[in-house]
Order: sequence, then C-alpha cells, then structure tokens
Amino acid sequence: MSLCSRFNRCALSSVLVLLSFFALSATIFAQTPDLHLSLSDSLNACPCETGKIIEVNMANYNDTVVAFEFLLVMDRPNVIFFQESFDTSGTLISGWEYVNVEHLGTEYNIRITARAEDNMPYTTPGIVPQSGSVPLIKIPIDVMSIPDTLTDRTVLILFGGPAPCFKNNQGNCIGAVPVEDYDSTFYRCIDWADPPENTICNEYIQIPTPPYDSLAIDTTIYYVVDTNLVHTEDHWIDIYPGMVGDYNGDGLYNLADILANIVAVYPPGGTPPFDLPPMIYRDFSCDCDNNLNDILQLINYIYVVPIGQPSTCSCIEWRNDCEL
Ligand SMILES: [Ca+2]
Ligand SMILES: [Ca+2]
Ligand SMILES: [Ca+2]
Repeated sequence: MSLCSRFNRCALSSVLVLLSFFALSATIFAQTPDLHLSLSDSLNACPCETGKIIEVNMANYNDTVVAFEFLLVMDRPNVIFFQESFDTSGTLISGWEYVNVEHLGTEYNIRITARAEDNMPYTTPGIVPQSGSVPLIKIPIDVMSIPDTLTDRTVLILFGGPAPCFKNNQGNCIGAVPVEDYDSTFYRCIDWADPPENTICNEYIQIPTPPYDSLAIDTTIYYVVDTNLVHTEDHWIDIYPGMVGDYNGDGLYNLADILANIVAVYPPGGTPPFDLPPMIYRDFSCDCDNNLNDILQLINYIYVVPIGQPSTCSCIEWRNDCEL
C-alpha cells in the first residue's frame, strides 16, 4: 500500500472519529425543553372574517400542568384583533374550573389565564405529560375590512411579555431557574469611640451611595423561566385578497391575471417556472380548482361583455367551500 493510500485511509479514520465525537456531543449537549408552545400551522383568513380560530398547542414533556398564564401579541395593528373569548371544547383544558381571556391594553394583545381547580372539591385533573396532539385552548380572532391594495397581508402572532408560566403540581413555573440578586446597603459612622478604641463605631447611619464605612449585602433569590427549557414558536397569519381569482393580488382583474393564469395552467416545459400563488388567487371560477375554465371565465368577464358575468364568490365563501 502506498504512503498516499495509507495517508488517505488515516485521514478518513480521523474524520470519522471527529464526526463520531460531534454526533456524541450533540446528543449530550442538545437541550430538550420541558415545555413547547406553538400556534396552528399555516393560518389564513379572509377580510371581514369573524371568529377565525387560532389553536394554541402545548407539549409538556415532564411535568403535569395544573395552571398557566401567557400573553399573545400581534406585531402590527389594524388588520386582525383578538376576541376577548375562548373555546375549550376538545382541548386539554376542557372541564377546567377557571379560564379567562382578556385584552391587555389593546385588542391586539391578550392575556390567557387558566387553572384546573378554582373551588372545592379539588378533583379536576391537570394535564399529564403529553406531546401536544390536542390543542391547549382555541382563541377566536376577527379580521378587519382590509383593502386589496394592502400589499403586506401577514400578521405575526407571538408569545409576548415575560416567559409564559405553566405551573406544575408543586405550584412552580415549569422551566423556572433561580437567579441571585445582590442588594448593597451603605453605612457611615457618625460616632467613633475615643482612642485607643477609635476603630469601634458607636453609631452608624445608612447612606444611599459610597463612600461608606460599612457595607451590608443582601442576597435575594428569585425565579425566572429559562427560555432554553420553555420554547415558544410564533406564527404568521396570511390575509387572503377579497377578490377571488385576482392572480397578482393588485385589486384588479385584467390581462396580467389572464396571462399569469395561462402560464400556471399550461406551464412551458410542464413545470411552472415559479412558485404558484395559493389556489384562491388562481381560482376565478370558484370551483376549488385551477384549470382552463378559470382562464376562459376571466377572459369573458374582462373582454366579452355582456357574455362574461363575474363568477367570483366572496373570499369567505371560497374559504368555506374549498378549504374545509
Ligand atoms: Ca373543584
Ligand atoms: Ca389582478
Ligand atoms: Ca377554477
């Protein structure tokens, strides 16, 4: 075996050893959270839609949850707002004795508070460790009458404020870790003893800042939720256009929509050269499909008056017919 060949084999062995080490390190050091919070996947809504449900999901991997409090906030106003309401049917907290949802300052923020027990007898169970396949709670939102000319149609909903507190059977917030806080108090001597005892102070007064003759340090321990142990996952909500079949979302039906839809239905080479917009932007005929019919009806509507009649449905009708 040549030196080169032996060298390559040796180098390969070293790489494998290193890779094994990193894989082992990742196994050892990757921190598994105690709690994970998220919102419904791929949310979208229509202008003026009311009561759209956001599901909050929670996975508690180690502890039973008997109470919680957390905030949901939006990153922008005037598109969506939270109802001061909730639905616990079919959720992890169905049957809990206290649940409250309230606006916090504005209708774009809410505080959600719940506890399994609120009165005797104390028999309502908490949420035993589970991986989040059932929603924790359902929160309704309303969408304002936003115009199609609004180009940025997404709203971020996130877990806001301090880290959420989900209490276990011991009454502690899951994932809370102790933090020490030091508070210094300064004293100055106003009456030293006479020599030779003049290192002894007969009377001290407390002063706000140094210089000082004596110092006392108080240690206070408080608990904060460690975000390595409690993970939160934010989500976007997309607001559809009010005009179904408005391919480019500019609030108009015109030649641009027809041409784009032709490329979408009959892509050159068989594959669309770009990511297609959601079906609602392409489905002018409101039959939950995108095909020649949409192109012909759009042409009729724009150019063959009076044969062409608008066949579009409302955004909410389309969503109800085609998404549920
Ligand atoms: Ca009870
Ligand atoms: Ca258009
Ligand atoms: Ca269609």
